[in-house]
Amino acid sequence: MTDQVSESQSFAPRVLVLGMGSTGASVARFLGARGEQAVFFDSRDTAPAGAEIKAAMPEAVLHTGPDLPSLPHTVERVIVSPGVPLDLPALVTARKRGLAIGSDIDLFMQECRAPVIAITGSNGKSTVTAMTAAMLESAGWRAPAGANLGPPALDLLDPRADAYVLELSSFQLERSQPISAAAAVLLNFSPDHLDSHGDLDSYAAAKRRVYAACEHAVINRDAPELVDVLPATASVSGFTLGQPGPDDFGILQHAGAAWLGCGERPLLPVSDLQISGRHNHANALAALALATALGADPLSLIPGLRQFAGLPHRLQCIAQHEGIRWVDDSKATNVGAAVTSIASIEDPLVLIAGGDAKGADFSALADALRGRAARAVLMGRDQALLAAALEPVCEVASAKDMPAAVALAGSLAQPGTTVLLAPACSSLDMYASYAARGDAFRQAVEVLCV
Ligand code: UMA
Ligand code: ADP
Repeated sequence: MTDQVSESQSFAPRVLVLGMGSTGASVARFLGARGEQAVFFDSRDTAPAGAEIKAAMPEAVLHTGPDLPSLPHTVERVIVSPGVPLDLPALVTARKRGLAIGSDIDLFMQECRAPVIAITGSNGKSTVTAMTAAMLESAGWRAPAGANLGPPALDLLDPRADAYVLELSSFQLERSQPISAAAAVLLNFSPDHLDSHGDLDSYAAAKRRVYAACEHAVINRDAPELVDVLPATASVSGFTLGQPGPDDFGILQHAGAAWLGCGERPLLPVSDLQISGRHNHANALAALALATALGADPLSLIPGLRQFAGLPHRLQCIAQHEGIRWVDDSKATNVGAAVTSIASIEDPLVLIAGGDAKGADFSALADALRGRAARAVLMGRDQALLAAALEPVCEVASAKDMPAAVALAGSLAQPGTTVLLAPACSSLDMYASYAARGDAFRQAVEVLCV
């Protein structure tokens, strides 16, 4: 469908924006404020941010449907949202015409005047992004954080910013020019998004792009295979769950306890962190390395780290009732994250999992449950795939929706059991987002526990 209202002779759009979600809306605000004209396209029948885009750019022309009817000849530049497939015919035409193709992140990088921290990885991106910003803020920096975490990058632009902290997905990295980040990290890598990227290699290649033009690379010393080529001019520091090298961040033994530290310098006892699990120690060390790379004194960052209580829907204990602990890890949207959550819980387990599998192989999930006192309650579109993987290692039951899954999990759990929502799948088959899925879990738990 095409909104023709604004197509007049004076309408000479230089920009085509693909995707009318939150990214498209942020691009509209950015271009609208600069007096640009643009055409917007979204392949969904109803574009979620159509009204926001119209409000920001009343003259814009909005198209929805399978493909753009025609690419106006005035268009010089195409901005592609992360959810737009790269083989969209309009994009193929734009490439043939030799148009500049990029992303909202490219626009952001052209405009921002403060150092950028770029964070990617299969898991832990949001936590490290929020933690890094919290630490910098507590040290007195103005450090807006967003991009994949939200808000979209362009909405963060602030002339008063001392630094920006960006969470970047593989889709954003794949659609952007190499990012000249002051500090960049690829936290870890495990399979995800195979339905969109096609194969593991292209997903890995997109992730590695985070380092392509960085000034300083923070690298995971426990996963050296993640770093193949760094820019020749980049300085490097690392993080590890072992003893750190001279300028690296790691775990030290100090005064009879385990501490987060830099080189030989202890910074914070691990037991002072509010977030649990070894993966969160790694996240904290990566965040310290990133903020330090921008020139912050590590000690000035510690109050922010100490106060960081974690983000919602990440291994969040939402209730303890009659000896049963209920934990919301709805953000465990891939197998690697769910495996990490399971490993961080020692109690007998009832796992609630399932949703959109995104082409995943669930054998690592089965390995994580093998030999454990565990049961699984499965829901969502791809539950049969999960059941096939998990049935050899634990008892499996099926539920039609979240209230049924929670009621079933409650009936299977004994005092001392943890019921863990760690779906290993995306939520989009049943919910608007992982957050909506986590909220549904909490509501169902509240009903059960009254
Ligand atoms: N879509 C179409 N046709 C289109 C455009 C989009 O079918 O023409 C569909 C796709 O299925 C896509 C969904 O709509 O998955 C949303 O796509 P979008 O590009 O409009 O997304 P935005 O609303 O702009 O949100 C994006 C990120 N979403 C995705 O990458 C899918 C948001 O991350 C991000 O917060 C926002 O930009 C601001 O930077 C969300 C996300 O789920 C939280 N990210 C994935 C993840 O973390 O695993 C990558
Ligand atoms: P992302 O933004 O990459 O999805 P989040 O910080 O939102 O990551 O964490 C999502 C989930 O991933 C967590 O709830 C946890 O299960 C898992 N996770 C977090 N950090 C790590 C890590 N460093 N390594 C492996 N898994 C992790």
